[in-house]
Amino acid sequence: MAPMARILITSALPYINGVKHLGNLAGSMLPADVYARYNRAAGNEVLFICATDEHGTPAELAAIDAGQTTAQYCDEQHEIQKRVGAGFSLSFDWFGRSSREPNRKLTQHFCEALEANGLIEERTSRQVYSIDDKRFLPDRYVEGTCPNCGYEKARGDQCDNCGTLLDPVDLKNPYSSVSGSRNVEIRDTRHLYLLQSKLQDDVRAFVDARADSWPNLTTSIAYKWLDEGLIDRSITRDLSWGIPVTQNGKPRPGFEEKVFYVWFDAPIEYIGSTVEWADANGKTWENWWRTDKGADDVTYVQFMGKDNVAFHTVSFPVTILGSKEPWKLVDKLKAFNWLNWYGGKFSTSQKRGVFMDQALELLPGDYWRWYLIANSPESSDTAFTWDHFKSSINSDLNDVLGNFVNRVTKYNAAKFDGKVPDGGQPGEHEAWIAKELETRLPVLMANYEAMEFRKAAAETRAIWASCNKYINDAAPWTAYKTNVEQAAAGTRTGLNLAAICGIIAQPIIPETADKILDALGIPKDKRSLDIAKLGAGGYPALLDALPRGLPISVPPQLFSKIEDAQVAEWTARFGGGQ
Ligand code: B3M
Ligand code: ZN
Repeated sequence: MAPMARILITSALPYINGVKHLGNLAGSMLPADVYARYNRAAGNEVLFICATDEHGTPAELAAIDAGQTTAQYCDEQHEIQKRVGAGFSLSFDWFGRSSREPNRKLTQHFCEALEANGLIEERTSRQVYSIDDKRFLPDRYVEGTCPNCGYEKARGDQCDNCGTLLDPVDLKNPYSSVSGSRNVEIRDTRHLYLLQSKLQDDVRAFVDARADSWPNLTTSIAYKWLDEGLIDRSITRDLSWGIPVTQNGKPRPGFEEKVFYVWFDAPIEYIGSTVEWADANGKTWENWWRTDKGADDVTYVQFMGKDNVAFHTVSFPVTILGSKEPWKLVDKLKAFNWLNWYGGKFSTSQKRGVFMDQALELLPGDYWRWYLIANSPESSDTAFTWDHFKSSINSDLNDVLGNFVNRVTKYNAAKFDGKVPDGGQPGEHEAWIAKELETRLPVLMANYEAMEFRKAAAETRAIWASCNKYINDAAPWTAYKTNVEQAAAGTRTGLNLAAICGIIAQPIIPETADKILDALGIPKDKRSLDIAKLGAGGYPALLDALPRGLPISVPPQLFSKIEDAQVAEWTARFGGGQ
């Protein structure tokens, strides 16, 4: 038997400012969960970590909007995101918070280690300060007239009209987009700069060592940044909500009113959240993160949308490599393109598309999980449409999987007293489906190993469809009239296939898989997706694995079809099409 692998899985941390939309779910948390479930079912040791990313200006502004303190707002939103994640069966071992103590300590530690290695420098820069808002304005919250094209609503970081990258201090007639106030001035401010330029070669070597095993999307983004040359970046901000800046464990003089930049501390929370998990469960975290303390045999896999790749292939590695300490670095990095809402983007600020909490009001999590994985934006952007969603659910889940399991278990209840029938011999139809499994199951597992989720869903569906074909061809209901033994063999095979359908459904639609496997009386330790175990004894053995006489119940209705009227109602409620 292959030795059990140890796999650390992290999903990009959802930002705290409100429930995430389906595009966020599809681009990190969901595929990470499917991969975690696959690996657990395959017998590997998995630690699956996520957290809310809670610092930064958007959190402060969202709290102001909500009439709450930032701390209250984050407390509440964290609970909401946690609950919604559970509604989608996201099986995090821990869902932490970047605002908790472990991340604070680690973030301060990393900065001090970087400074000790000569990689931190204080520099003065000029920034827009809004007197009425009483805050320095992050680049994208300053607007004004573009010095290049004269567009009057250019954002401080970029002009949406002519595309020029801007420095907010160059805008003419700047104003705060937070309040609209023009009462702004440019002030000097001191910040800590991380000297990324000094680590250019180390980061390149790190990327080179992994490039072959990373998907194109990941490597192309990493090399684009490396080829443009790493620039020193400020890792502190003039804000009150965040992690305080320290020096030798004490508040850093001159930085009392400043905190770390949210993108500096957020990835460190992958470690921080693991510490939270360890503290809460009496476990150790070091053997997942410190290569000098047992983490050298860990495979670390990250999941994220493409906009986060640079931060994970370059910025976070700079932090880790620059510390010169033996921290675990990412091994595999799976990045996703966009799931679009019809022709355009999902948008949190414009409330465009369907958000996770709303989705659960319409249908159970498994429906969405199936659709989002079967149409995962892996090789290119994909578009959500209600019609596509409806046809995918109705055909894949209802007609193919639901129908098969329902037919076989109901027929068994009616004709064989609800017990796995004895008698009869396998024939040509059984030989055919055994061959199908022998061919397809290893392909399915290989797709999961390669993190090709769309292909894994397609292969899962293909196996379900083959089971349907089998039962149509074997037609125990026809055989029953002349040859009950043959009908028994067909029904028995059908029940065993229903078990396989449920076993392979576990990573993508776990609630449904449990309903099927519970009805079939499959013990938890017999639900393995380990190909060596599944195929042990040869594939024909898989068709006769359930003990004869085992009582089987008919599972509760697995799916209901989506009706045209629902699509019309949802289109009216959520837009769609425009
Ligand atoms: N919170 C994603 C975002 O808000 C960001 C991911 C952090 S991962 C360390 O775009
Ligand atoms: Zn412009």
